[in-house]
Amino acid sequence: MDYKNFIGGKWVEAISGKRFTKINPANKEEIIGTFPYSGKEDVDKAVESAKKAFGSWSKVPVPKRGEILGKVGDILSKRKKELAEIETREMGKVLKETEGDVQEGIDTAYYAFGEGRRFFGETVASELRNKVCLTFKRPIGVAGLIAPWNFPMAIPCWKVIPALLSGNTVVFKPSREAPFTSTKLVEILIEAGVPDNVINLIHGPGTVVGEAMCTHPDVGIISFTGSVETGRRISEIAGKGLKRVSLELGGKNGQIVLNDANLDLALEGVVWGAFGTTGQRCTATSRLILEKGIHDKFIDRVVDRAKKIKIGNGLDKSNEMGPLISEKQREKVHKYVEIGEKEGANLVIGGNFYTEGECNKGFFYEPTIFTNVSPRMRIAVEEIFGPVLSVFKVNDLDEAIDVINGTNYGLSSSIYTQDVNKALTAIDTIEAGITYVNGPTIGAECHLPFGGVKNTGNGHREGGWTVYDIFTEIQTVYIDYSGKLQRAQIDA
Ligand code: UN1
Repeated sequence: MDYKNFIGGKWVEAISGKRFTKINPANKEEIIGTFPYSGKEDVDKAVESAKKAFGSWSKVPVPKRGEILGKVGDILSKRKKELAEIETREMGKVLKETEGDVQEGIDTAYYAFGEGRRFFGETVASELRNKVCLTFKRPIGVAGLIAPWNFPMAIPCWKVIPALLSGNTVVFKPSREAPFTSTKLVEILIEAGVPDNVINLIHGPGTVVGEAMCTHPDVGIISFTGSVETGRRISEIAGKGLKRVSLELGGKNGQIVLNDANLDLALEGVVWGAFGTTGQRCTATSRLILEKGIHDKFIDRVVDRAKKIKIGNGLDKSNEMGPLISEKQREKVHKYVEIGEKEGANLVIGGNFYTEGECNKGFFYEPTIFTNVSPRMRIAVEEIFGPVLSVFKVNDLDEAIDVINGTNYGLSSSIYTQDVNKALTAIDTIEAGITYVNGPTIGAECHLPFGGVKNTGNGHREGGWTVYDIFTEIQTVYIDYSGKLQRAQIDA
């Protein structure tokens, strides 16, 4: 099937007529579809369309925009199963997880529905008599949204829905690894009543389409989730045009387990955090930091459990872990395994392509665990984005915190302990945007701020109420009803 861009209220080809093909990572013989390989001239059309719609969309009352987005939640809810299957075929993670991914889209839509009736500004006292001061949240204009493939419904919803509720119009570029789910989302936005030109979908390569979005003078804000390298590039080129830029750029998240922890709980946590989504989450647990008293016995249990993970096509409900997204990603993961071995870490399980039965048709990889990892090794600090867990042995909480803080990332973090003093010390000293106590590093809820410190981002938090700070400008208003000139700072 050949899918199209959605620009100016119509489904259209790329002007060049070029296309790319998307395959199923669990079975490379299965083609999901072909999609337009767009260029700069298509971006120009999409931005022109979005710009045209801004005047009318930004004047629709916020609660009315909220109602349309609430309908998006209704449609997603009705079609949850079907959409989860589409996602699993498109990017490989197992059905239970893709259902969760659609649910995160639903939650985001319903949150926006509610937020439409509480789009608060603030009032504050004036220093002068007979004068009121207040603020309004105003839309920015055209929002350029660039989404990754690992949460093909949730992350586009995190961006598109608050951008629209805030009154912006949208040019949305999905990843080339998740064009089909994004197409379905745009169909649903249209069905729910988002007017023509307000939402524009453009497929194609980041280096061309993304760049053109980031440099277009009529785009006011760019929101991007992806790699540090691309984030830097976006910051540079969009910053030059003084655009607002919101970046979420991955992590190297650690789970600490102290001697006093409930080990059954910590075990379930690390297996879910490290191998869920085949390790392809920015929040994935890629480091396990164990206090020495429990190190040996806990590792045995983790290895034992990881060996039992059932690998295969995510459409089969008995499977627990699907493929990696592409051959290129599998090679990258494998390269890191070789690096880890060369650095002297101890490979306890995994480290190979997984090719049993039908899996030889896809990009499967074994759950992989390294012990004896030291904090300066590359596998200790670089994001791998695969099912590879690096394990550290530490003497105490202080050393655990040094290890967890020893990377340039700072997205998610976790500590398992029954000691409230240690938990609070960890909360105070861990450098991360998100910290879990007695829970894994994954599992963020849509109504809380999401994002990280250091190279994980540039200070913004999508999700929750804070995403509305990203997608709005503040207008400050002073109303003087004294009937005379009152000079601030001068007239007492
Ligand atoms: C990501 O890791 O890319 O917290 C997003 C989680 C999900 C979102 C993750 N709710 O794991």
